Amino acid sequence: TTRQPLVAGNWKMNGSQVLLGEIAGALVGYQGKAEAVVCPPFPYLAAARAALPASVQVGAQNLSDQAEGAFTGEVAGSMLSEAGCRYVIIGHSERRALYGEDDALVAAKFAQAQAAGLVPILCVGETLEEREAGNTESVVCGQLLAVVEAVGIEAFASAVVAYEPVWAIGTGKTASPEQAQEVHATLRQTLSEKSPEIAASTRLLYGGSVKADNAALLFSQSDIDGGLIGGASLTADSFIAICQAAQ
Ligand code: G2H
Repeated sequence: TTRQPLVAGNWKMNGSQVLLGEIAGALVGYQGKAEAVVCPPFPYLAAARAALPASVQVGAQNLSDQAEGAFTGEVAGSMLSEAGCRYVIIGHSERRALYGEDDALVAAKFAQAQAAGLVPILCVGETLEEREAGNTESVVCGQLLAVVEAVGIEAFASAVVAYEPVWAIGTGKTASPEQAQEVHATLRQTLSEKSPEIAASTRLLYGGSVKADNAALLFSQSDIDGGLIGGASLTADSFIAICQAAQ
């Protein structure tokens, strides 16, 4: 394939200026095969862009579904672009579960991100109950198609999709490489039914308890193009080891 692997560190509501300094220091001269992306909380974005080498990209973890205006506490995509972001995570399961983000809101955020020149990292994933009921495919494809139908398949020419099984997030339970590959293949097939070309070029990341010691096997699966890393992105050594696991 010609898809460049991508490894994004999702700090969630963790980290500090000190952590940013450590990660930036460790990434000096980074020339790995994978595109490395650091996604700290909003207040650190501009500092991250300034501190990280140009070979490493910066991403945000969320954005408003509105372009600007009287929306106290919200952050617009254009502001993220100005702060130096290239990427923005959209529809993370924590946003869906804890902040009530539904498919319509996720699609609106996706559109705002692209309008601001950002590349969305669209997250999809099933809960344990949904998996055990045999609904994994319908849930994840439903989440993906809700956005495809809202914004059009052409919008996925500049987007990334992250499959994050909710039961594997922060739990230490990782999907097996075979389990993850199966879902990734299904997601790619779903895109392919709309556009084979876009399906072949869209990067599909795996997320959920990726660590330095399980990353290589996950990333070696044919439809897994890198990872979205939470806990293991919070130490420089493990984040870099995971970036280097992508071949
Ligand atoms: C899933 C993932 C990063 P973790 O939320 O988005 O986190 O690697 O800690 O499971």
